[in-house]
This record gives sequence, structure tokens and C-alpha cells, in this order.
Amino acid sequence: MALVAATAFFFVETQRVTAKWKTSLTVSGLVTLVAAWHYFYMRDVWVNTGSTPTVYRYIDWMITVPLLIVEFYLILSAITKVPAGIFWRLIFGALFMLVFGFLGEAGYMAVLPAFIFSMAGWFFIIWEIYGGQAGKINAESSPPSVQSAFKLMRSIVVLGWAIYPIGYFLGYLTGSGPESSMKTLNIVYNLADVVNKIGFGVIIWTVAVSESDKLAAK
Ligand SMILES: *C/C=C(C)/C=C/C=C(C)/C=C/C1=C(C)CCCC1(C)C
Repeated sequence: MALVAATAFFFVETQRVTAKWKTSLTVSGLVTLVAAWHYFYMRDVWVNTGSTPTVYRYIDWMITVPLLIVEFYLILSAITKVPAGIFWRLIFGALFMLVFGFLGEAGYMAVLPAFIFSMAGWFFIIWEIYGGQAGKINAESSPPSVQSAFKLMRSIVVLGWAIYPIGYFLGYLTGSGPESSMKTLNIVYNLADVVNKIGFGVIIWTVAVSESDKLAAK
């Protein structure tokens, strides 16, 4: 329900910001919309079968994670020209991370090697936004408010996204019984989605509003 409410909020708020920032807010609303819809499916699976809705969760992530990655590209593009290579490298890292996560969780691959490969994809993304070209462009050409939003967004990719591998670890790698570990897994993933979809959107909303108000004041 929080995802539904956030969707309404982000869409309505697009009216309040300047043209360049509308896209970013629209994408934030799409992320929460796609996730909200999948949560209705996931709830049905959980209530009706008592099993973990892995497939719906990964369909959701396969759509929403690339959209979140697009946000990095969009907020930099609202400021300066950004090479498309950054975009493709981030998408590649995200898909690599998710495909191995799915193979592990769905039982197509042993859980530990899948975890390690998936972690490598995540580290690749972190490297790109800190040490790579995306980080450099931000440091060189963004105004202070965008720089601070970029920094907050990337700390979400480190700290907020870290909740997911913790969930995976608690769910599959601690050796506790499947009954309790599946409950933990789902609770941790659900909380992570609130932080990383709604929280991330709110950060973008904050910069979008402050940058737009600055323009209006000129
Ligand atoms: C809206 C959904 C988001 C932001 C989902 C993000 C998911 C991850 C960062 C998942 C990462 C994983 C690892 C780094 C290792 C274990 C397997 C995963 C897929 C849970």
C-alpha cells in the first residue's frame, strides 16, 4: 500500500517540477507502480500456497532495478551530456547480479556460487558509480544539489541494496530450517524494497523540487 501511495505522490508531483526533472519523477513512480502490482501477486502466492514468491519477485526486480539504474543516468543527463556506455555498463552489472540471484533462489544452481557471482555484479555497479565514469562526471560537472543527491543515491546502492544479500544469506546460507528462514527472507526483502524504491524516489523528488525552485526564482 505504501508503494501505491508513493506512486500517486510521484506522479502528481511531476506537475510541480521543470520539464527536465519530470522524467526522473515519472520513472520513480513507475518503479513503485511496477513493484506494487507485483506485491499483490506475491501476497496471493504467499497466502494461498505458503511458499516464497521467487518468480514474481524476480520479474519485479528485472523491471525495477534497470529503471532505478536509469535514474542515475537521468539525473546526470539533466545536468550534462553523458556517454551511453555508462548506462549499458550499469544495466549489465544489474542483470548479471539478478540472473545469478535467481538461479540460486530458484534451485537451478547451488546457492553459494550463485551468491558469489551475484555479489560480483553488485560490486561492479558500485565500482562504476564510485570510481568509474559516472562518479567522475558527477564530481566534475554537477551543481551542489545534484552532487549531493547523486552521493545519497549511490550510498543507497551500497547500504540500502546491501539488505538484499543479507536477506539471501539469512534465507539460504545459515542452515536454519526452511520454514523460519523463508519468513526471514521475505520480511527482509520486503523492507529492502520500501527503502530502495520509496526512499530512492523521495531523494530524487527532493533534488527535482529544489533544482526547479531555483530556476523559478531566477
Ligand atoms: C527494487 C528492487 C531492488 C533495488 C533490488 C535489488 C536487489 C539486489 C541488490 C540483489 C542482490 C543480490 C546479491 C548482491 C547477492 C545475492 C542475491 C541477490 C540477488 C539478493
